[in-house]
Amino acid sequence: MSSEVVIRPSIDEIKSLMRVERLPHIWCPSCGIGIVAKAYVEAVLRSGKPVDKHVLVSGIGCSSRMPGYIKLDGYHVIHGRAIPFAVGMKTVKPELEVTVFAGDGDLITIGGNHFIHAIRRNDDVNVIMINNYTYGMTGGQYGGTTPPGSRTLTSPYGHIEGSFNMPLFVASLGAPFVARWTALHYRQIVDTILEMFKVDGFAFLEVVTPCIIYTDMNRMDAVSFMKMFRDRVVIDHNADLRDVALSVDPDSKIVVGKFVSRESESFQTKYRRLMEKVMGDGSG
Ligand SMILES: Cc1ncc(C[n+]2csc(CCOP(=O)(O)OP(=O)(O)O)c2C)c(N)n1
Repeated sequence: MSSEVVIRPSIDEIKSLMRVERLPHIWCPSCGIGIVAKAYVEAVLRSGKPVDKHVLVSGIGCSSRMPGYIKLDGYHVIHGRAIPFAVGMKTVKPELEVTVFAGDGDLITIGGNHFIHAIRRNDDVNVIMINNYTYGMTGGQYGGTTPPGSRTLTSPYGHIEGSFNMPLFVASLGAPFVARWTALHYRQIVDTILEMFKVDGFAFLEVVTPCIIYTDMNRMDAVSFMKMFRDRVVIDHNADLRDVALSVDPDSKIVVGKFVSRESESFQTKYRRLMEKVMGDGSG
């Protein structure tokens, strides 16, 4: 066990990076998004990087409201387009630590094409996806991560489509860093985001936090919600990713962990080297 002493930021330090004047926030009681917001702020404060070098980008949705509450340079762009915006920013300003905060609908359903190509290129951005299994902000329609069998606003008799198994999908496209936790795992989320800041390439974290209002899975209060995670979660860093798909079955396991962590030079690093070679140092 590590003997490193972790000094966590005080509540006042956390608040210094929150736009407290904008509270109350829009998230429903018991929603896990706020837990991830705080974890991200803690990671920023502990990153050792000046706060003005951290940038948040999001599209549209409940999860995508994050930049509105966090006092960093933040960009709340159009639905599904956070990735290209973030990638452009990282490419021209490599000194920035660029993090995309997205809902599953925004990231992989509306914005799926941008997402897959950013992974293929190995763009140097951190992507935190809140998987609440649904389009939360618009009232609970099914999307690309809605597990088969779910009853939603648009599948009242049970969802008959398949859904993305995100860790498998992202790993199969070659991302150098892939992890999944649930809203129960505050400390692991902080540690994971701190690791993501160090990755040169596409770093992906899925946080499972089912929408308690619009999905039929978890109409429960916050404590029962956390107990549900405690009962269903299995930590397995070496899991066979073919077996980690999320299911509507209340007895199914939610497999979490740091599934992929390897070195793979990013597009931005290669691009800088190429530009130096092609343009020279300016003297010739
Ligand atoms: C181009 C476009 N299409 C549709 C919408 C409507 N819309 C707003 S939020 C949203 C759902 C977002 O879902 P998700 O990304 O999963 O985030 P959540 O609200 O669940 O956190 C949709 C479809 C929109 N704003 N813009």
